[in-house]
Amino acid sequence: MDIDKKILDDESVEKLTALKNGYVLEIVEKYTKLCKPSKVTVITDSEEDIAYVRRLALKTKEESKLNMKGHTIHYDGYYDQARDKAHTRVLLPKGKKLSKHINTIDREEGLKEIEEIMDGMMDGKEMLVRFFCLSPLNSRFSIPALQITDSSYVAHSEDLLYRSGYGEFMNLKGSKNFFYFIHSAGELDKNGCTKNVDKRRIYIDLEENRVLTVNNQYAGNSLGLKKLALRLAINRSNNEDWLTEHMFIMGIKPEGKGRTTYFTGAFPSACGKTSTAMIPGQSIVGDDIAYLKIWDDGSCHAVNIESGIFGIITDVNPVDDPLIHKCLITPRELIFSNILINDGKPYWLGMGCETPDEGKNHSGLWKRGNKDAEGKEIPIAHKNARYTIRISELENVDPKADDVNGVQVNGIIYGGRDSDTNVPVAQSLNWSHGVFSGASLESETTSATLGKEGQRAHSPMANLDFIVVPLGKYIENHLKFGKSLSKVPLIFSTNYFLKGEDGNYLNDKIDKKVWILWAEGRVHNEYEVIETPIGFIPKYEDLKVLFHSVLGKKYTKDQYERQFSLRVEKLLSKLDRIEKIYSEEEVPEEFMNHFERQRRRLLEAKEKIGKEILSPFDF
Ligand code: SPV
Ligand code: MN
Repeated sequence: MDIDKKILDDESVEKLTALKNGYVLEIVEKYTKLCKPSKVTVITDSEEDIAYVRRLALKTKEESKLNMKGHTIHYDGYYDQARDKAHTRVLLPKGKKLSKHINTIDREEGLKEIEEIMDGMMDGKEMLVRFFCLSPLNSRFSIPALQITDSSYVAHSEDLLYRSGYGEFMNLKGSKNFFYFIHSAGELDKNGCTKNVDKRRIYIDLEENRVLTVNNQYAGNSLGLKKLALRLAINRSNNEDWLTEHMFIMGIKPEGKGRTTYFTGAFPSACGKTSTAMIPGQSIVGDDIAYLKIWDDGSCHAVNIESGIFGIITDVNPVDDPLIHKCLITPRELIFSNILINDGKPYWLGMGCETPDEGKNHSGLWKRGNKDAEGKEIPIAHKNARYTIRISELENVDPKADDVNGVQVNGIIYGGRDSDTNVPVAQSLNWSHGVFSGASLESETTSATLGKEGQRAHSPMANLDFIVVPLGKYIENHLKFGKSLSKVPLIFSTNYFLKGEDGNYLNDKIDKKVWILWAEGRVHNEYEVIETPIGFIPKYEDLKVLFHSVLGKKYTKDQYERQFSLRVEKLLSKLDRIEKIYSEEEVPEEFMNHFERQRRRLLEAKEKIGKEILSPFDF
């Protein structure tokens, strides 16, 4: 390789050449020459190499030790606290078209712009070269992934979140069949945070299966294997015959029945995805990203492509999230980000105890009452502050979490943050109607992306931010996937955020346990249903028993009626909104027909029953 020995030493050269992969060498050489780091270090799967990264994160001050053994704190800059959708763009080759919602930039222009930013960007810094595997090692799902970064925090957190894959690159036997990611945090300020966020760019190159990302540290922007690989995998799977989804995978275990039924669930960021996967008494396989494939026996199998959790810490307390909370207060390898540290101890929003009036947080040195440059009072921690842990650290980890065959999925849930339209849980009429329900998902925006919160936004399959193929192609792939299965999972919609007329939530957080146990029972034909224009809803008697046995709660007819009534006008306007979006896309007719059918069913029921709000007892 044509790189000075002072920059890339013999040991690192040996580790690279042992892979016998010319393409890997080419990439390392190209970006070393472009970014001009003062040192390049290659990290294998060895414990020694991984420990080097952990130590480096402390040395570069991107992380600092806390009192508890193994715990560290990392800060992203004050303006780098969430995914930056505006500066995340797909590089579009001339003549190619994508859906309107996809943020694109001309490929040549984008590459020129970002390569100019990258020129000399790692000056004085150490570039790390790491190898990972998306999915369990050596599985039908595995996609090797090469990460090059000058951020030791990125390289360290990926070690908690993904499976090491140097061995997987060996198995490639020289093939170019892997994803790669080049990241630079850019110039850092005195707090170890990216300085030039105005030059933050995240450019996705589908032509080369790579993502170039600069001037950021927040994981959703910086970590190649997280939302960046998600976009590349969506492109690949939609050109093949499988699905890449923004989904948890969990085992649902109804008490006394001795069985585990696996479900996946798609929820927009900060809408209850992790907390559903963590419902006490169940088991977790993954909380964010899943690959789904058609198995030899005609069933659907899914894997968690990750092996850790990058979870929202806000509201993690002993009552609402007992298992995660326990993890956060006991010794283990763990990275907190963007919370308050006082005297080596961590504090965050909604932690359920008194918090100090000063310390260090995402704004630097902080005192209660401090205001930011916009005059807004700075809270003790950012709402989107996070923790990073290995899933294997959790006591509810599912025994099949690393199974090369994944798990057989029998149910799929789509859930949004919807205060006024959808019922808390409903089963779709069939796969095609379920795809329609998932593709019609709307959710109010949250702090997981930069920009205004609480705005209703269309969020098909909770995946819109990451869909880089035409929307119609994505929908068609879902319809085809279901048709190729002989054991078809049931599809459910949930809404944990429905409010009554007084503006108060109609459910407690924990009620979701009843909805998922009801859905699990449906997979085993255990409950009768009421057929309504929007799908099948539970019967009052079944929910009453479940609320009592699962939560020890009394569930009244009145509560049921308020939660499960169909708000016809709201449902109709939602249909209009969504139909308008899809009418501007090339979507299969089978899908478009659902709008008219659902509208007709609603209007007929309204006519027959003679009310605006249809009680479940009317059906
Ligand atoms: C999400 O926002 O969907 C997350 C966090 O899971 S991040 O990966 O940072 O985007
Ligand atoms: Mn996510």
